[in-house]
Amino acid sequence: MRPSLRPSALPALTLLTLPLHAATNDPLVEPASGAQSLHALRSGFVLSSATFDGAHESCESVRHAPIGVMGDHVHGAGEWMLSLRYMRMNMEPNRSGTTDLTPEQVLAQGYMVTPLEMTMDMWMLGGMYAPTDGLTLMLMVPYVTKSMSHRTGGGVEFETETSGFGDLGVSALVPFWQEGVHRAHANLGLSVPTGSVTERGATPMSSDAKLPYPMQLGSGTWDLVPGVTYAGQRDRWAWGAQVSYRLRTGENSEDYRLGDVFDATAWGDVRVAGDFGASLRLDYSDWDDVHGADPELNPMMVPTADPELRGGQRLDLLFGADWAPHAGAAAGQRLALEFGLPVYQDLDGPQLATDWVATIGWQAAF
Ligand SMILES: [Cu+2]
Repeated sequence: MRPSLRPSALPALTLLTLPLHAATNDPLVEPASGAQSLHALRSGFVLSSATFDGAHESCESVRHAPIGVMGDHVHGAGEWMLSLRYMRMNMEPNRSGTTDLTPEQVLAQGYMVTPLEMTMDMWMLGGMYAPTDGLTLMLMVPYVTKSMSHRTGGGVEFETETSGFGDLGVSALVPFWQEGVHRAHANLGLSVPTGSVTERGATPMSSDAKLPYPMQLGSGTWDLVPGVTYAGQRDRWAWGAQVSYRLRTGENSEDYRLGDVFDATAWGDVRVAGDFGASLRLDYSDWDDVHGADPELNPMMVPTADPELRGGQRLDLLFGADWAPHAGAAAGQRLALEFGLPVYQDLDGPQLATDWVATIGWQAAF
């Protein structure tokens, strides 16, 4: 399956972005009145269209994207940022295409084992630093814990678990366009194969079995992650969109590479009261099957060991909230959470479907 933006997801993305763009052309707010300009100046959000001077105040004044979006903003020269995110993804039940399957239906396809449920927890430590106004560097260090429960054809249930560092993310964010309330930057990301692809565990078949693809902690390959981010804001409103592509290169030590991932997301955000904000986001992703195969995995045993049953596409609807104080001791910090549910999910299955995703995060700029 080729990763591509399926026509089915396009109308939804367009629907979200269209009214937001339309809002910025509202004749009642454009051009800004004197009072509005003053307000904008006080909040630090009059950005010069010729230079990126305004970026110096980015962290105090520019609204950030929902916490589940990475690399949504750039910094001014000399600025630092630290962040910590906790993410959880819950996956159940099995699904093939857009149809949910019971464990009995999966086993009836001839497998000896079916997965029942999977949880993935990730702690993500992030650092950002801008050596110049035209370049922000970003580092992301993930620590991952995965747990999957199963049932055999004989009715025995068992669980496998893995944990450790995932793949390190390194990015260069390069602002390239700014006009009025609109700005955009390029995301040039690289994923370093620091996560293990040789995790093993005890199963009823073996006390030291190689664990299947979704239980491994990294990709095992160097992955390029180019992307583009657009964001805008006016008064209480902020909006944006990001498109990225994860291009896996080569083949890992276990004779495979994970499928490429296309991701497109768009959000709208409103400052509800004081320093509290609420956001709504759509996130579409499309990921390919595994190329090659780990020779230690038997695809007849369990669907998670089949490289042809890894691809899929999903559209998530996510609700977010944050607290980003503009004054006082906590100014420059932000606490945020986001919770998402798939509204559309089409999988090469049987494959565990995503049930919900959640992210809680803290950010601080210096
Ligand atoms: Cu930052």
